[in-house]
Amino acid sequence: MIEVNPLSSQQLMELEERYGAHNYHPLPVVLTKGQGVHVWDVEGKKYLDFLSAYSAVNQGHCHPRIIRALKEQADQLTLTSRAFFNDQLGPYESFITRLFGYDKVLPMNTGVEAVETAIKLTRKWAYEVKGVPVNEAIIVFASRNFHGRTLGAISASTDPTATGGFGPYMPGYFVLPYNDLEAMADALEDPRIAGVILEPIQGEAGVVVPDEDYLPQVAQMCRDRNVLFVADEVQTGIARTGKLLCCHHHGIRPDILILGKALSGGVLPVSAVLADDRIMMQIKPGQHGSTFGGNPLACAVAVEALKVVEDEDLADNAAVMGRLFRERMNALAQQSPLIRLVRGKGLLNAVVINDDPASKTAWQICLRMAERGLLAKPTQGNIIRFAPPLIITDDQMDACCTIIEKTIMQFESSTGN
Ligand code: IF1
Repeated sequence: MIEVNPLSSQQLMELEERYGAHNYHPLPVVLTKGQGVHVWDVEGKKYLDFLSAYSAVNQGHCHPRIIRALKEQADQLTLTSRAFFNDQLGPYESFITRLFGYDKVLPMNTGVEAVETAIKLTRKWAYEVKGVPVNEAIIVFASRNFHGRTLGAISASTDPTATGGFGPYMPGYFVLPYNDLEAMADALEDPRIAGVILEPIQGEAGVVVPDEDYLPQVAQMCRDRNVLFVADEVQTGIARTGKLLCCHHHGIRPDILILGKALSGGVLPVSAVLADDRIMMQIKPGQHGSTFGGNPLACAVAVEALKVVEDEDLADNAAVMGRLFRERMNALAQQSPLIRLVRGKGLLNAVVINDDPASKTAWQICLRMAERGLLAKPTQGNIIRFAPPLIITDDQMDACCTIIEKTIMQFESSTGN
């Protein structure tokens, strides 16, 4: 039994409307509990969560092992700041660097802070090691990227909603088309280029998967040109795409690796930047940091969250379940003109709805799916992202696909499409 909240969904939404900044437009569902692939709203309705907090709860909601680690550490010590050592940080650092194969890690909190850290590290390396003249370093980004909400991140954005009214922007950036090797080769001619920062799959752009040879070629070009290849795996990392890292699909190892979200299993903000000494050791005491980065609570949680990913073979499950999902959705696309295409890797998938992005069709479909007990959210107007927790079982995936199929077929007949 779950406790019934004294306030209704309607009342709770009104509170947010009245007292919260209007920087989001959520689906009208108010959640109060989560367990595994499921969440419950305050009226007690149960849903399958196909957003997973944008891939932060890869291990499933309130994973018992992660929550136990949280509670045990919470009773012991939560925060010391980095003015002192703590007994959780070293073991965490040694664990995560070995797991991902880097000399060093720099712990931060949110994803965007790790992105900022990677930007600073890239610039520092460019000046200290590569010899780029002071203040002339350039960092390359791809159009339609999403790296977070700070000024450093939105300065690279090509989305007017993300950037509009927030200028002036950070100088020293160059933005080129994603999945365009020629544009990359041209850009890297400039000796002032310090690094290239890319998402291995562009999430917010609508789960845009580049050509098979794009990332390996970019990594090779970067090596040839003495430019750092930086992978933002905040969303694609931690088994989401069917391997521990999306880069592992291509056998490539970024010079700088950015992780966040599922690093804590969605329990608290934990992010990390990994790199080898030749890069990481350019940052000296006092040059970068954060009050909460590397706190003992975060470290204890992150170690357990990563062990769960390993122990439960979540990467393999994501690969298998993802194939199942895309098979079913591709079959549905054969039947329904409402589906334009299905794409993704592992359990990071998108269904592109065959309608104008301004039409609200994807939003309407998501509302109908929610009524049937499946939560997913549209992006870019006409794309629905499907990214369940990686612990999802065969039967649960089957049930979800059935809900999506029914919703799409019913939607079609009700709208005369
Ligand atoms: C929101 C999107 C997903 C990210 C990559 C860094 C960050 C993110 C590749 C920053 C964050 C978010 C933030 C969330 C929505 C979400 C998102 F739709 F906006 F693009 F996941 F797909 N790099 N992604 O995807 O991490 O600072 O938020 O911890 O509400 O803005 P953060």
